[in-house]
Amino acid sequence: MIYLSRRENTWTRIILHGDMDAFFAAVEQRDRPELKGKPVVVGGTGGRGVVSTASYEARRFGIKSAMPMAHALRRCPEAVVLPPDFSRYQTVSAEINAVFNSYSPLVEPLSLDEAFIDMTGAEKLFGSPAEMAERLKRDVREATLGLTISVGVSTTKYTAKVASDFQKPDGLTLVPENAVRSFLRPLPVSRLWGVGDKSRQILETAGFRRIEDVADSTPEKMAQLLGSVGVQVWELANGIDPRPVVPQRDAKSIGKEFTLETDVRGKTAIMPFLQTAAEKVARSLRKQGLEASGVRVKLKTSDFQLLSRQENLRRSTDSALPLFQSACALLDRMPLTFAFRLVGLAAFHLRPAGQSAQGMLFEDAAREKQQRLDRTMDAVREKFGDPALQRGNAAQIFSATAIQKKSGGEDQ
Ligand code: TTP
Ligand code: MG
Repeated sequence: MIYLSRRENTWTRIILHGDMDAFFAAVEQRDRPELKGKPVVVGGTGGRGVVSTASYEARRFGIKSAMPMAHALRRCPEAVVLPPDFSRYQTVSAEINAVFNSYSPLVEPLSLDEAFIDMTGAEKLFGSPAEMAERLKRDVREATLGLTISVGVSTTKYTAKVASDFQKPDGLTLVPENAVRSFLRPLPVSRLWGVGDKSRQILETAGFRRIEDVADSTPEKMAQLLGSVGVQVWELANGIDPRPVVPQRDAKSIGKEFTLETDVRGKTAIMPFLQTAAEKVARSLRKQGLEASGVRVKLKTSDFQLLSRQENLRRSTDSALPLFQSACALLDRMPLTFAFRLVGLAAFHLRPAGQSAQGMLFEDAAREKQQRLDRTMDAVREKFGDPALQRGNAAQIFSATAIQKKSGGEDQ
């Protein structure tokens, strides 16, 4: 861990960038302990396959992402080559995103394994910027059962990202405002966003090799060399990057529907499906670090008529019980004389969990307890399967969970 400045610093913004180390390969090494410490290469195993990523042990042989697999194996014939297993990487990605979302409502994921987190103003809750980063590393390691993340902290997105890469793996690099320019100056110009191979060649031919060469030049000169990106390149070289962290709220609702083999009639027959759906939806919410404050019940009659009712909860939740209670209340407002072939529950008005944490600190111990219980149940289900599916009329169930990306109210 390095601190580029130990002086007391003011932080106009606190932006963290987290990026998992050798992500796909690290997941493989975690799940197959016999691979720990070995060169592991994940990627296409066919004749023209390319490397997705390599463990740090394999990188010592010069193996890199996007390299042809055959080339990689020439460099290290004893490397263990594995095909990618995206669904497992997506599960881990959801776990790390749940951690990120518990730190700030402003989380901008860039890929499965990295995100920006804007923590400006959160010192009272999370401590100093260095403490935030240390805590994030610890929480990610716990949530993923041992995987490491490298974290950069700075006052801009650009410097935070460069910082997270500075001391990989398991790095923590803090670049306060007064250290930004000196941190960037010695780096090669290829580290500037917007400088690809072509621009790098142009810059190097003109004598600009390091970021300091660009920083000490002028925006006009850079525009002359690089065209429209030139001014931005000059700004980045000087640590100027006002871009905000833009949260990605793509899932508008999370739902679970059961299409039934035999139609059901009446509230008592429908309720077990809503209960199972509430448990599934709540678990999805928790996995993604989200809470919902809207609940919708959807029923489809045997002649394919859709009925739906929805309501807003008084407080947002990621627990099954309030979702189920609301669904039961909604059911009482629906005409239940028909035979139904589909029962569904969706949670909407999603937002990152814990946003209202300040207001909740001293209240509602019962809710906290329920949340702990839910999390324990999640862990049990992950390990032993889903007891909820063994309940009620489960034998009839044959449809699956849906995460709906359309805006709310799609099934009105
Ligand atoms: P990266 O974060 O770029 O790489 P990494 O996590 O493997 O290693 P590190 O961050 O420690 O340098 O990408 C994340 C994952 O995305 C990576 O594990 C595999 C995948 N990926 C590809 O499939 N192809 C690629 O060309 C790159 C760069 C990544
Ligand atoms: Mg990574």
